[in-house]
Amino acid sequence: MTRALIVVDVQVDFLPGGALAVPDGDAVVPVANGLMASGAFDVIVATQDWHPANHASFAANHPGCAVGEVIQLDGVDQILWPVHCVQESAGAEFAPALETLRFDHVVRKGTEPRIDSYSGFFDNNHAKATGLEALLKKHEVDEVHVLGLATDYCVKFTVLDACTLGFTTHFIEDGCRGVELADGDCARAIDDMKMAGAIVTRSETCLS
Ligand code: VGL
Ligand code: ZN
Repeated sequence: MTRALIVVDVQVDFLPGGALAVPDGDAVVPVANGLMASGAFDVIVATQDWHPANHASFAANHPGCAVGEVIQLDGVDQILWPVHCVQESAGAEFAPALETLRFDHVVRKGTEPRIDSYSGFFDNNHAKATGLEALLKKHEVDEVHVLGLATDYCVKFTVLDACTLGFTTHFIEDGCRGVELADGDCARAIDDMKMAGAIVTRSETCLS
């Protein structure tokens, strides 16, 4: 069995004080560091939200629209976010305390101006792959363990795609935090992941 750890979007803009701060988001950093140091994983991949400044998911790029509004973007619902994770900006960097030297690979996503990409595998239209699946296949990975930010967006869609692609998929609950735009979003996200076949675990379990 070959196991991968996928560290989703643990970036400055998603930490407290960041542009799209996830409450308590910095709590995932020690969990990620502990798992990466454990030697329990054959391959460690980080995803990085990596938007051009003109990205269509930014409310600022739609005059008259506000953060949190939902618009139609080429036929797909798109939540409008604050400007975040702009390529080469400080906010797009990984959390300073995250031990990035442990990463074997970094997969960048959300790079197309008109398409968002919550999942680490595909854009939101499911039209374009990021290369993560091919990378995992190359390493003959059959089991993925997912943690990071945010439970109700990028973690959720990464987990759902991993399940659909046939990986045995673990969602590491204590290694994730969510945006929780609406009350219950994180709980619903966890239900959706379970329904898709994901196994909800805690970091201690991954180490044993
Ligand atoms: C994310 C909203 C917009 C995430 C990324 O990493 O969960 N959420 N871009
Ligand atoms: Zn984004």
